[in-house]
Amino acid sequence: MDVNGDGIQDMFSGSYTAGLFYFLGQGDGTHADKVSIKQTSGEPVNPESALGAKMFDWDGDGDLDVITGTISGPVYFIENEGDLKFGKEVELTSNGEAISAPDGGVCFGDFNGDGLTDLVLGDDDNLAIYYCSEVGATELGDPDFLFKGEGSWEAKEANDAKTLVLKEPLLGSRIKPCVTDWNGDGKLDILAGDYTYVKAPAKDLTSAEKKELADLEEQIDELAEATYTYYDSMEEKILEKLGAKSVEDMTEEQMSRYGEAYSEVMSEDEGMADANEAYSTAYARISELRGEQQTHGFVWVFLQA
Ligand SMILES: [Ca+2]
Ligand SMILES: [Ca+2]
Ligand SMILES: [Ca+2]
Ligand SMILES: [Ca+2]
Repeated sequence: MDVNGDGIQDMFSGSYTAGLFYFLGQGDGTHADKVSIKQTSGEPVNPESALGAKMFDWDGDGDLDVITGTISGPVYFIENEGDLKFGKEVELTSNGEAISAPDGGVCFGDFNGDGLTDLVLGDDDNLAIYYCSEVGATELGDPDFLFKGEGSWEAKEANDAKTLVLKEPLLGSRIKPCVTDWNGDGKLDILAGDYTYVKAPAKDLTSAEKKELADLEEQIDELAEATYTYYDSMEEKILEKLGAKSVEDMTEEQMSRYGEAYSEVMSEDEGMADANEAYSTAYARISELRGEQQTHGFVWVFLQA
């Protein structure tokens, strides 16, 4: 999207640690440093953590507003009051009650063809369309559920540990939607990413696989230990960079720079990434050989009939 209206595509992102940012496109494929969006009063717009946010002209006045999901459930409309200065967040409601969509993520499209853009909302369990009855509405009425989960984090059964084709097509949690005409028939469709646990039936191991499993089981504790050791030394380096004594004593300002310091330390020393990689590769292979549950993210498509 073009955040500042100069004809060059920009990027916009929510974040885990709080904060909403845009990165202005430079016209040569690169982007300027992040800019944190602020209220007209000068205060940053930080409704919460784990912001699944997108920019969209929700109130139809020609500038891009923000709609964001949050980790605890509220979904907010944040109006662009002009010149990329924003108002206070306003909670969206459904039938007069605040929408609760924990770990929510949003996207937009007119799904009932009335010319008004509707809100597609994914969360920990569900994927739904909230139809908009007027431009800029904050009360959205009853949702249409495309998928309703049961709030269970139990592993879903797959036919095979390698292909991970699920026995039943069930979405996992942390569902994040994206709207596009996927099959090019002129009707908008929805793509949704998730996070889930998958379990495949245990298989009969060959003697080579049994040996591989035994070897990996012998190594795994050591590999885990290596990541802990690395993590401790990294934390020390991060705290040093931030000028903080301990994580508990960090100021808000130091906290806001934690992610940046973490990335810097990671890039200065690839040991941590290597240690993580070695551990997770071994762990995934053990899970596969034992037929244990593993984590996976699937992408689903909902084609509009
Ligand atoms: Ca731009
Ligand atoms: Ca607007
Ligand atoms: Ca509509
Ligand atoms: Ca389509």
